[in-house]
Amino acid sequence: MSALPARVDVLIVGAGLSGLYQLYHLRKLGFSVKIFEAGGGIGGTWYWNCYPGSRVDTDATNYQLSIDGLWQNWNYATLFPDWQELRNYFAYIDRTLDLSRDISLNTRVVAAEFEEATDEWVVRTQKGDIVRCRFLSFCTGFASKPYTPEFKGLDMFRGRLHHTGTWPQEGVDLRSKRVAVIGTGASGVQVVQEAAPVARQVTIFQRTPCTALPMGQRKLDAEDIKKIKEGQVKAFADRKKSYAGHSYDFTDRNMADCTPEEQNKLYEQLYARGGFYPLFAGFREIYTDAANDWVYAMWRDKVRARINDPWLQEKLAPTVKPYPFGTKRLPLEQNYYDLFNQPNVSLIDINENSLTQITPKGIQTADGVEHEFDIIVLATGFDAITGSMTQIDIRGTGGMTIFDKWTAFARTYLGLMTTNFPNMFFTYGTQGPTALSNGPTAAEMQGDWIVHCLQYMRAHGFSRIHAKKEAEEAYTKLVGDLGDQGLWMKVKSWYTGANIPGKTIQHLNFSGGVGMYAEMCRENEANGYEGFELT
Ligand code: N01
Repeated sequence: MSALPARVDVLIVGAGLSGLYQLYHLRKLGFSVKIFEAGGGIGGTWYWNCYPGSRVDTDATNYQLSIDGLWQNWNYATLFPDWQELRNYFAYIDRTLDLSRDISLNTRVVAAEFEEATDEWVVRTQKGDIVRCRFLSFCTGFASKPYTPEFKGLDMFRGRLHHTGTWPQEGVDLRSKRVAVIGTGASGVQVVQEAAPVARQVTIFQRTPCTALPMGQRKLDAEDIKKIKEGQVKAFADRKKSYAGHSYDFTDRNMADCTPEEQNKLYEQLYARGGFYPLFAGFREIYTDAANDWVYAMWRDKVRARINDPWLQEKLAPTVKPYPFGTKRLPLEQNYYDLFNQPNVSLIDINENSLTQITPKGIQTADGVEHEFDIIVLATGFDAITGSMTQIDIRGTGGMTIFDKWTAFARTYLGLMTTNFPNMFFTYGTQGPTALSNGPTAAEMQGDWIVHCLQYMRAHGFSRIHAKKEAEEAYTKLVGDLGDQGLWMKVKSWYTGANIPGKTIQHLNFSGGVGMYAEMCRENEANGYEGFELT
């Protein structure tokens, strides 16, 4: 860990994949660069989300950086690595690229102010250190501000209560404990799968059923590794052209042109492959109403067949589609639905029987019952996408704060910069492909744009880049228009800010697909950064 410098060319906030990727490339080009990381280790999400079962929902081929000399010598042990394996991957990246010497851990950035006279940012850490930089790059991801609902009595509980996004690094032993899990998104599903086999009792508090797809998890053998290596270069190229940043994409066939037998056959094959294949390798039309109903019905019937109790069947996989399939980030599961057949696993539907308060002993529901627990897991998600940056006191030109600007209605240009905040970039965040893209793909695509832009500015003697207001308006409109073509507004989710009470509801992701986004970034670079003012 390095002492903090007084000034650098580029200060990166966050040591996840995006931050490490930019550090490596910018340093190679001779920029002075540092990463400030709030956590006690690198890895971003995989540092903070170390709860039991935390695991990436992207397969081994796709959850990798494409840097030469890196991917050739790294092999995951499982198709969907867990947080420990991912931490090993991060340690490997660090060793191989020699990154740690430019990373300050336990260094949380709390404020940043743009100084117009010098075209520099003045950045302040929680410990009070001040560092200046010409360029500031937020690699804070989309999920670095955990959301805890304002449950009455939250601080009364005498057992252990933890949010999945700030799980204790030393771990929490679930064995023989009475565990409550509030929330059934990707994090909740993963915790339940670890808790159910070892805990005395697991009670899941569900508000909305998730539509989890089978993960198809397995250990990778020598033959798998060989195949991955042989296909890796093509996979890296393909993922930048696909819809969701994976090495696979929607089929070219139209659902309407296929017989029901052909439709079934395709989806049975996609289910057998596991992971996001049924979502991103099937018919593009699943994002329109009729096809969406068909895909939901297939999913529902498969899930119901695994659950014994008819009441639970209806709660977990309702007869009537609760919201359009695939519009709320769906988790991948290994045995989530089967676990509900165990006597120690139960579900409380808080729409029927609401959670009235947390008590010293557990959780009280509207029927007056006090459910006693040793551990309460808050798998209640994040003030996602914008929250990662609005939680920091960032001040641009004219004293404007990012909090004020984005709280009203988030606007960006290309999901990379925002007007009034010169020389400030962000990745895997507001109006990028973000939630609809595989992480490493977004980290590289957006990271490349930033790296090339800084190179260009240096070559042309520019010290300031600023997104023009009209470019920002046009891009924000495009994000909205593309979003409106899909079904995302028909459900409440973090994709649109609807999971946070009072948050402005808007399309926060660029939903035109990674391929289209990559093309727009390439074009923008090729035409000398149209829409940006360079001085
Ligand atoms: O959070 P979520 P998450 N009372 O927002 C419920 C990524 N991730 O941490 O649906 C009761 O999805 C809420 O209910 P509802 C991934 O992209 C990745 O699980 O709003 N319940 C929901 O069930 C993911 O999408 C991996 O009605 C309340 C849950 O809490 C994102 O992180 C692993 C409530 C929140 O689900 C976030 O996932 C894990 C309340 N007041 C996560 N408020 C990978 O594998 C909220 N809920 C990469």
